[in-house]
Amino acid sequence: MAYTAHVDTFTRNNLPPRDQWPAFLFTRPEFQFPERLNCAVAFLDRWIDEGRGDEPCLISPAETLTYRELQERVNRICNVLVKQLGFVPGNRVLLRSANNPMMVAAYLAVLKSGGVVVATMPMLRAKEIAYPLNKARIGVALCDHRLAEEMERAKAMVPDLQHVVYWGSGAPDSLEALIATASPEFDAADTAADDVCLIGFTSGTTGEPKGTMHFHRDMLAICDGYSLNVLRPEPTDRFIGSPPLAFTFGLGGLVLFPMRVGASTVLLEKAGPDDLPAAIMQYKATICFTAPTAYRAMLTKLGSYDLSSLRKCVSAGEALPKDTFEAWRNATGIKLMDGIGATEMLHIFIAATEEEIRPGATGKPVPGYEAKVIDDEGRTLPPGSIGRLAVRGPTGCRYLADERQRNYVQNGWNVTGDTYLMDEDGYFWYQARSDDMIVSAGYNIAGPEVEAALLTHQAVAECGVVGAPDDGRGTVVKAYVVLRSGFRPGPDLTKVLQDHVKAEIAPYKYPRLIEYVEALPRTQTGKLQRFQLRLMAAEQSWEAKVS
Ligand code: 3UK
Repeated sequence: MAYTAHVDTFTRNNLPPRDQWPAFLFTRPEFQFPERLNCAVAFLDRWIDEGRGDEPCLISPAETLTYRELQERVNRICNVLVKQLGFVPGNRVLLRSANNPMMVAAYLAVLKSGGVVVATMPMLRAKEIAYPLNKARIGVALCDHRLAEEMERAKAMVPDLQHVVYWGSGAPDSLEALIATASPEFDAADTAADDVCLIGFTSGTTGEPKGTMHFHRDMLAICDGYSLNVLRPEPTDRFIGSPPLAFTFGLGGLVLFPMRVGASTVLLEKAGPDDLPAAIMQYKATICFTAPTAYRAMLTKLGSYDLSSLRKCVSAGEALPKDTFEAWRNATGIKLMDGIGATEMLHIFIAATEEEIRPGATGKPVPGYEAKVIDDEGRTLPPGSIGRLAVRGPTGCRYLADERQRNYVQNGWNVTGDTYLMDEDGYFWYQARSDDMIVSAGYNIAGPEVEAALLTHQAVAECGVVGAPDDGRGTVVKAYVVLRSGFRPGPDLTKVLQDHVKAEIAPYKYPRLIEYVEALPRTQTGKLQRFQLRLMAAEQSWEAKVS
C-alpha cells in the first residue's frame, strides 16, 4: 500500500488481514489509478480547473449550486473541520441529513480534507446512530438541525463524540455561521488512492450492521466501471432519484455518477410516489435511480405527471420483476436498467446496457468484474445450474473489524448471499437471497419468483412470499399480499390468486396460504424484510396449532 495521508490511522489499522481480502482486478485501462488520489478533486475541482465552474451541479427545491459555488462551500467546510473542530486526516465524520446540497457539500468536504465519511439514514433512532459512532470511533458529526433530537440522544450515549455541528438552525454556532468566516480556499489532502474515505454501514436485515470500508480509488472505479460502460451518461444529463445518500446506491447514482461527467443532479428530501414523478416533471430530469417498488408505484401516477424528459431509468436494491419491466416500457417507452449492487461492492456489478437487456435477467458482469455460480463447496457450476453468486472486480468487501469478513469473502471471491443461475449466453438470472429459498415437500422454490407471478395480477399492489412451518410438508409457501384499492380480501380472491400463480409458473410453487396485510415490513433502504415475514409466518403456524 502507498504511504497514507492519514494522521489518525484507525481505518488502516482495522482493515481485515490481507489474506482475507478479495482479489482486486485492475486490468482495464479505466482502472489505472495514480498512487496519490483524492477523489474530491476528480469529482469537483477538476471541472472548475477545466473552465466548467459555472455549469449547474446541485439542484434542489431550496437552492441551486454551480460547480464553482459548490467548491467554495466545500472548501469553507474543510477549513471549519481543520481549523475549528480539531479534525486531522483519517478522522471519521458522521453525516446526518436527508438528501440536500449541504449534505453533499459536507460529504465532499470530508473527502477533500482526507477524512472518512460515515453517513447515516435520516430515519435512524439514537441507539442506531450510537452503533456506528462507537464502532467507527467518531469524534465529529455534521447534522441537519431537523434531526437534532435523536442526534442529541445519541451524543449522550457516546462520550467520545466531541463536536456536533448543525446546519439550518440559524444559530450563532450553526455550520452556516462557521463557514461564513472561513476561507473559501483549501488544498485537498494528498491522500493515497488506497486510503479509506468511506465506511458504508449495511442496512442490517439481520445482526449488527457491518461497516464496509472503501478507498478513494473505489469511488472512481464504480464511475469508470458501471457508469461509463453501462449507464453511459452525458454532461447534459440531469440525474434524480430516491435512495438516501447514506445508501451507496444513492451516493453513486445521485452524486458520484453525475459529478464524474460534469452533469447535474436533483436532490430531493422527500421522494415518495408522488414527490418523485412531480420533481422529474418540474426539473425535466433525464436519468432516474430508484427501487423496483417505486417504479411500480409511479406506474399508477403516470396520468398526473409528464415524465417525457426521462431517457434512462435504473432499478436496483431488489429484483426487478419482469412484469414491472414490461409495464414501465409500455407506459414510458423506456427499458428499465436492472442492476445488482451491494454495499460491500460499493455499487452495481451485474447489469446490462439497454441494447443488451434480457427482460427478467439481471444482466452480465459489468466491465472489470467477473462473476460465477458456485456450489456449497465453492466449486464452479456449469451454465444452467442454480447456486451461490460469487464476484470479483476493482471493488470488493473489506469490513471494519468484523469476523463476518470470512463469510463474505471466500477464496478471493465476494459471495453476496444471493442464489443465481447463469445461462449459456452468460446472463445472470436472480433466484432469491440464499436464505429466501423455500424448501417445500422436497422442492426448491424461490420466494421472489412467486412474488413476481402474484404481481402480474391486477389486485396485487405489493407482496412478500416466504416459507411457513407445516407439519406435513415441512414448509409451505405463504404469501403476504397488499391489495390495490378496490379489491376486497377473502377466500374467493385467495382462490383467484392461487389459480393465477398456477397458470403463470409451475403449479407446485403456488402459495397454499395467503394473508392480506396493510403494508409489508421494509428496511430503511426499502428492501422487503422477508425474515420478519418468516417470523410472522412461524408464529402464526404455531398459534394455529395450539389454539
Ligand atoms: C439485493 C438485488 C436482485 C441482493 C445496492 C445498488 O442493494 C444494494 O446494497 P445492499 O447492501 O444489498 C445488497 C443485496 O441486495 N439486490 C440488490 N440489487 C438487486 N437483488 N436484483 C437486484 N437488482 O440480495 C444483494 O446482495 O443494501 C444496490 C447499488 C448499491 C447498493 N449498495
